[in-house]
Amino acid sequence: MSEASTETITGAQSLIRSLETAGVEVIFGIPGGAILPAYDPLFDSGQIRHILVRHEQGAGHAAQGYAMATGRVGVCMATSGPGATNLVTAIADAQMDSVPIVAITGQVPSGAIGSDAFQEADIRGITMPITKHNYLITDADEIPRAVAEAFHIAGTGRPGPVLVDISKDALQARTTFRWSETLDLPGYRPVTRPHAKQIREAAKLIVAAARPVLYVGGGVIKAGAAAELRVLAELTGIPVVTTLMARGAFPDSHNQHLGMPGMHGTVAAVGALQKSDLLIALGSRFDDRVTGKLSTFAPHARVIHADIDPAEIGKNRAVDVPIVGDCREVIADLIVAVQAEHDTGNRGNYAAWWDQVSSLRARYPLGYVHPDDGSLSPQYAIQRIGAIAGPDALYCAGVGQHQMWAAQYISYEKPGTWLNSGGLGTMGYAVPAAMGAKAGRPDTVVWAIDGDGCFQMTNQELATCAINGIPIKVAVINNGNLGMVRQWQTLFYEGRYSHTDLHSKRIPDFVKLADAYGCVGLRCEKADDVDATIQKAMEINDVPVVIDFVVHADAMVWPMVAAGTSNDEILYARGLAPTWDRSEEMGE
Ligand SMILES: Cc1ncc(C[n+]2csc(CCOP(=O)(O)OP(=O)(O)O)c2C)c(N)n1
Ligand SMILES: [Mg+2]
Repeated sequence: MSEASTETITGAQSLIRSLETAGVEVIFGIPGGAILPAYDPLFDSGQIRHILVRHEQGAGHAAQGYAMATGRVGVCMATSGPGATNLVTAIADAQMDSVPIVAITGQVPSGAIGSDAFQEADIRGITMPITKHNYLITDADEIPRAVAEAFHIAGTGRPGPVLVDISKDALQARTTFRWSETLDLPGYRPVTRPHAKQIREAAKLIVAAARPVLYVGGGVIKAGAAAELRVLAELTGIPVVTTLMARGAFPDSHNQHLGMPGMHGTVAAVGALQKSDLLIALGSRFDDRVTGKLSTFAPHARVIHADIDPAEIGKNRAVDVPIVGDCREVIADLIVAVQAEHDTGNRGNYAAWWDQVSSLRARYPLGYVHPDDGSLSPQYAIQRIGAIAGPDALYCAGVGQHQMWAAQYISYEKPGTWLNSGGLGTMGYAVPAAMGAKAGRPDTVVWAIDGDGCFQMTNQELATCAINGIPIKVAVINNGNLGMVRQWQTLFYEGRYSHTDLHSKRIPDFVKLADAYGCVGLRCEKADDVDATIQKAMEINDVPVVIDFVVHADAMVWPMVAAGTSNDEILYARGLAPTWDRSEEMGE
């Protein structure tokens, strides 16, 4: 299907028509000189809702949240120079976490490019290493093709951010609108169908293994493969771990789930990977936060690695069976191949393995203590939010201790219910991402679980939420500190708390701040009040709500594998290392 018209319009009109044709319903952005021509026809669009944010970083994270919550491509828009550079953090975040967004930026007129013109920044150059692809368009006739390609590239294969930078003169020039559904991208053909031979090899290894683990990453969620994963897991009976980006890909309540691996993973998940003889890595990327010291990671394991991005395979860890393909298709084919092995009598026997990992799970469950001074435990507040809002709500987190507790103490049962900045670790992600998620899924309860530090980076988007009828719920886990950094100072810098005390139990007053933004502000300082405060927040659905949970400053995230050390060195509490098998424990 293609659409061409002989009517002459401006490049800006062509841009808006292109975005409409691409199916865009929401754009988060801020206008300015270079992008101004585009904002004029945008004013008339009956299809596109533009949400005026307060900072372009918020626009970028909102586009990410929208994309994660809806499965569609998120869109943000900014002007040249500082508008565009303010998007950089969100673009880098989307690149690291494979989130499909398209960023549209205005550029100075083409004749002025390279002259240090007012508000000129080479945003294409700047974002070259942090986008999946990017464009600088200086010819109005090229706008529809660039937009069509941008959406296709962002949303297919391994998803990611695409930037379309358009010079002001191209937006102002006369052109005709030509839209073609057939794209000519000879260098871009993502392989989605896995190779049958590799699938057969993988199935053989799976049934022959003694200690296999399904090491599930965010790619399973991106591929919409949670249902297939469950079938494969139940068919094989293999233990499952879900990485920070994959929380929700496999139900936490499922008996085969060992939890999250990595720096703050469960002892059972970390231990299972270390002791494994076969890792079945599905849409995961052997991130250093999962592997710990790479040379000591899962030393006895052979590796099946399936990913849509061939560049991931063998990047960090040598692979025995590489499978390039979409995780849904890979897992669907693996199910058939494993079943075929079972039909010929080849079935894995993992009973002894389950004895080992169940023992770890039973002996080292996640846990925390309530502070003895009667102050509130942050883990408890977060756990209660999860219990009360339930598995259908969406949860977005900032970066820090609260993020790890939100990953650990909320039970994720469904894919796409957990949104966070995993790869880049961007403080300030939560509020705008929650805004984007809620804009895309207005009927879903959306919680931002944020740190007092993170919240102070992007809370201005609460104004956007209040004005635009986007009633998110925010839990500020207020420990008064840059808690995660403080935790490292406690553990590795002899408690020298250099510049981590934010004093945010005093300034700002988050309840008053919420009020100033036209939101409801609540405060909770005692365990006994937690449920009632969360219930109250759940009942407010016309405006955003902010709860200031004033919590103990010394709570720490456990278990922990210290950065750069081996997963074998995991501690489940300060100074406490697990014993890996019961025979060791019994001194045999
Ligand atoms: C933009 C940015 N700056 C700095 C950091 C380093 N950093 C990681 S966690 C953290 C502390 C976050 O504090 P807070 O939001 O209060 O969360 P807490 O750890 O206290 O739960 C910092 C400064 C970061 N991840 N992102
Ligand atoms: Mg904090």
